Amino acid sequence: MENDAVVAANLAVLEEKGWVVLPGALSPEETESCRVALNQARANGWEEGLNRVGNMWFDCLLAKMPEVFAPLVMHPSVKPYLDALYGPQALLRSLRGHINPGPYDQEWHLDFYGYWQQNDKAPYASRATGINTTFYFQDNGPGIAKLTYVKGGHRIPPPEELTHRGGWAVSEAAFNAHYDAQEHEIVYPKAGDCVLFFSHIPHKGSKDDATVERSNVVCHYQNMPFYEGIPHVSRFQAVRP
Ligand SMILES: O=C(O)CCC(=O)C(=O)O
Repeated sequence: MENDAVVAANLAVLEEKGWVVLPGALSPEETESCRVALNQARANGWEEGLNRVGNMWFDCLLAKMPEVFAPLVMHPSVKPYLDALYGPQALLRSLRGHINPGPYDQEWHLDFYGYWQQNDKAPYASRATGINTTFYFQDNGPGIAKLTYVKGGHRIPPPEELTHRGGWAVSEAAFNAHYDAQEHEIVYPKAGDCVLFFSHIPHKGSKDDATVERSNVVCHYQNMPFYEGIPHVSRFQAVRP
């Protein structure tokens, strides 16, 4: 568990850059157990798909291998940050595993595309934010693989002409051309590191060496104003009007 001064310093980095690396977030044993289990999930044919940029994804890991992957949710290495950012409103939105089996060069993307398009006309709606905590299971490095951010991209909305009203990119090619031309920050997470970042910062993963093994698991969190446990006279019944 990090001490308060380290958490405060890392949160300042998050505010400034939009991302922060938490080195050694997982023990070597946890890292290896996640790596092996993710490969087993692939061997079992549990992947949802392999997209054209080389990303294979798994949305079933919490349900099928909870003993391995549930500990990543609110893991002690990230909990102090989620507590500090969201208090009791932190809600896991999704847990997704990735394997990059061959060549991999992701498109520039935001995970939370709708961040900039919220609540223009709803004065009592709270703003949603998303946080990614991505755990890496192999070493990235120059000539191997990397994660790249648009410098300061968490503060600047994508140009209006490149997005639909809801925030989705109008054209992947135009989005890529725009963000290729911006200033970048490259991160080389090592096995066991976690990168914690705002889900609306433009980012992309890529491999320089197509032959290396590379995988990760991302937990997406969001804030939930009416979180479980909030004092209220009525019981939550999950019915939308
Ligand atoms: O490192 C990567 O491959 C990209 C990770 C990513 O896109 C994410 O965690 O949302």
